[in-house]
Amino acid sequence: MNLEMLREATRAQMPDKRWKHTLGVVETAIKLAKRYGGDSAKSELAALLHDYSKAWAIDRMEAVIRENRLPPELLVHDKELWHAHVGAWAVRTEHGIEDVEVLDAIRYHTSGREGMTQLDKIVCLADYIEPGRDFPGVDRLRELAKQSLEKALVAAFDSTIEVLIQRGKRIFPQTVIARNDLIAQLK
Ligand code: DGI
Ligand code: FE
Ligand code: FE
Ligand code: FE
Repeated sequence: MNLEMLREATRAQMPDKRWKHTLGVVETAIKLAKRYGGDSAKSELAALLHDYSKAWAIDRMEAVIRENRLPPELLVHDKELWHAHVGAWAVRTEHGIEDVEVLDAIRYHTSGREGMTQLDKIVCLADYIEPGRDFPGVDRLRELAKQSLEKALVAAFDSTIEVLIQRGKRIFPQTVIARNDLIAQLK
């Protein structure tokens, strides 16, 4: 297993648009790692693999969750949450990725979690602010990302939670817990 093979395997899972996003997340994660003294190699690997299962069919993701005892509560929340857990499972089983820090950064890149590691934060934030993103408020997140990983992530989760509320959708409790915990870390 080497990075070039993983690159090709990852690219093969997704349409070109998602691959372009992935490359943006890789570039941004490496920059954040350099700025905040994080592990550049792990940031690159986790960013490369973070959306590995994003384009998988819903039925395939559901089967992986059920058959491998991934958190069953995922099934009652937005399907957008599934690819993160399924992706961590997939890169471990298909490519032998065993680094728990890298697997966790993939697993929690969408929802966040209590006690996010620096690597979790880097990958999650890079996913929000990579150069291809253009949702309302993304430039403010890019500015905050220069000041503090935690401040930027609180603002990022706030924007996601606001959108979920506007659309009348359920909020995955772990996202609220992640946000509250990041605020506590600012104090
Ligand atoms: O996979 P990406 O599109 O690159 O980004 P992502 O993995 O951060 O997925 C974000 C999507 O997940 C976004 O459209 C919002 C949706 N989502 C649905 N429910 C929740 C949620 N995101 C979070 N953080 N928490 C939720 O409860
Ligand atoms: Fe290998
Ligand atoms: Fe994702
Ligand atoms: Fe992504």
